[in-house]
Amino acid sequence: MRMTSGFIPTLRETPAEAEIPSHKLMLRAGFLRRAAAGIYTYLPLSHRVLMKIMQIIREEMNAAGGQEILLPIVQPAELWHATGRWVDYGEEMFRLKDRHGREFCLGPTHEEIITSLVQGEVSSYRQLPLLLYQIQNKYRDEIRPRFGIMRGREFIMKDLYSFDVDQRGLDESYQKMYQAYSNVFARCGLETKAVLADSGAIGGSLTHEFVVLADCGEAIIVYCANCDYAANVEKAECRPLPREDGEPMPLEKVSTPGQKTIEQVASFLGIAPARLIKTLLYKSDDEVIAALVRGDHELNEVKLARIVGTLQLAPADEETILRVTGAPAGYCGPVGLQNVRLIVDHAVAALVNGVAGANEEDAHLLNVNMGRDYEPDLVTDIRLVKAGDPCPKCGTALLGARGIEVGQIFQLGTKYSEALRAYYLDEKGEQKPIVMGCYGIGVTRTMASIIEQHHDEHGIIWPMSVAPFHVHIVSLGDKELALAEELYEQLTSSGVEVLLDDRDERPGVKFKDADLIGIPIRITIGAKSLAEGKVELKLRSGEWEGKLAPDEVCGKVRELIASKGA
Ligand code: 9G3
Repeated sequence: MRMTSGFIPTLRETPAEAEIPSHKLMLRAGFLRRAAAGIYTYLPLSHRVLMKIMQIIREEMNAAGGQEILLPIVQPAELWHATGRWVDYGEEMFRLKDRHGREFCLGPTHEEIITSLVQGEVSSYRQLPLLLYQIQNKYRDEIRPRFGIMRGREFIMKDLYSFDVDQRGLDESYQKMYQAYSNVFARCGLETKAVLADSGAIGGSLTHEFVVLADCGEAIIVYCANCDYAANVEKAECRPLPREDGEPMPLEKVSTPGQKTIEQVASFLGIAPARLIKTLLYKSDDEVIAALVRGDHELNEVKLARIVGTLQLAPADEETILRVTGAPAGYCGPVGLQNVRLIVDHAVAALVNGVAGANEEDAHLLNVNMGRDYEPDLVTDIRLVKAGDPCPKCGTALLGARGIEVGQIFQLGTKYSEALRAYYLDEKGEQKPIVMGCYGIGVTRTMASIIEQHHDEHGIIWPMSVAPFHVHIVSLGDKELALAEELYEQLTSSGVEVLLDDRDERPGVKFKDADLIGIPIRITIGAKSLAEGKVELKLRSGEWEGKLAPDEVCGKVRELIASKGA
């Protein structure tokens, strides 16, 4: 491609709306333009990168036994009613009506559609396992689209669905996908971590997220430097602590006027927050739940919701707190609570002589002991794990990080096959529900994540495997252009992808744009190179540079491309 004819509208300034490096750089380097909030146009350089990422994904999905299909974006509401998800996703779903008034949605995901397809075609165990995938736009009306294509309302996803006869089959499909995902991200030059995650509303059980460590990431993960434990904090577990030493002392009510928060009560009573029992009231449907965590810990609401078995778990309002405890918020405690389900974190169960609200305004209780002063309905792990907590597998202090979720794999089980009656006959002729898994990669988000992991203050540094071009030739003048054109032809005819900056621009402008666009290999042809009969080659990553005679260039370039794994 020649830059005099290529559609690459680079910008000098960074548009104000861009907050993170990948968004800034994609706008400035002429990769992306915004059409509406969360809706983007991918310009030629982006398109070339996306094609390469998709090619890598296709190769790995096909190698794992996947067959590519293309599912409809416009999906009939009936299927979503059958699985009960038409209402679950409310505002986030883009909905539309056809000319007959029939309801449809723009596909945010494709479990319903593909299970319905398989339901109509698969009837025997001989037809399984089946791995079907697509690479297609998805639509989700995010309440706050942000960070450019990192959280868009229209984005490209590869979604594969596995169909097996039983759990063992699913485990095999899941492992194949786990490995395929590791291959995809490594080949894209992305360093990812596979972390245990919560399966959320999608249901099913085991799920892993593949995250790219980045400060702008929205996923918060913990991982162990000593063993392979890694988890999204929504899911991360921690070890139960041994029960403390010490004899239970007599319960004692103390006056704590106006002391409501953990910090206030702790400093007023001169005790550590870890001695306190934080009692948090929640309403789920018609039940009130008290979640007890230690004063220096946070409640993990995702864990609580999973234990309570509901998606709608809301903190109790003032009125409920007053009605249930007899006191305003801040004085709530487990002792004497009626008709409230007590779910107690392990760390609270380990406390001896803890301090809790007295369920009376301006009063707290000292020497609260589980078993004597209150009976738990359940003692379990409802704590939000954080960096520094002991690894649940080996006890080493966990490290914390933020990550961008670029892939997620789920064991779905039979939730969708039961709902849509996707059954098969086994070898004994018995009818069984198909056991499913689903596996997504955010293709556009992967491109942005590669930039997050590969850039410097001057611009993008594309890994060779996904770069829009392999070589960027910068010709610094008219006389140099002839040699540039010659090299362009020679490289192109030997299969090298070349971007030639043949514009009539000052060298500084050309170098700035070349740094911004981030093509891995740069060839500079200036007056000096003509005089010495040499051209300058250098890697945008800074790893190597050298001067070569024009007839050595092609060989060196092919060697550099091969060594960079394209
Ligand atoms: C919806 C809307 C948003 C959604 C979903 C449904 C996320 C939804 C989870 C998944 C699970 C997997 C297959 C590929 C990998 C991810 N946001 N999810 O189901 F209606 Cl509006 O999409 N699907």
